[in-house]
Amino acid sequence: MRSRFLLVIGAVLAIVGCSGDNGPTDTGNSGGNATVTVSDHVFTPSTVSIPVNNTVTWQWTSATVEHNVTFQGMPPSPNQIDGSFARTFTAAGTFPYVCTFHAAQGMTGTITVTAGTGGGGTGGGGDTGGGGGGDPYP
Ligand SMILES: [Cu+2]
Repeated sequence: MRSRFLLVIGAVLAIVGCSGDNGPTDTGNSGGNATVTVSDHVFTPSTVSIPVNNTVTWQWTSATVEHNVTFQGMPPSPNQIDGSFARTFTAAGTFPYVCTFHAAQGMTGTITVTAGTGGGGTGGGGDTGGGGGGDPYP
């Protein structure tokens, strides 16, 4: 009887202990993924560096006209005024993109994909290179 009671108490304590422990929740971004905000006539940030096999998500925010995300040789995003678009980069390299409506107004960006494995947290190294493509727009 008594030992059974203690067992129950123990179980309850164990459960409470577990639920109170937030454990190793993934607070940071999961290994190098990145988000770019799409608003009227600008991608923010316009240059993003990620390790290979990570994903960039474009998030349309407070746009009042349609924009798109178009890389050369890849299917473009829809033309849209809100929502999001994601692309996973499986090869290292530098990938410039534009909004085809507003490229002439400087609505361009660059994704730099570094060859790291993504796990090490080393990466970061060569994130210069990016914006080279002359942004005529302030
Ligand atoms: Cu646009």
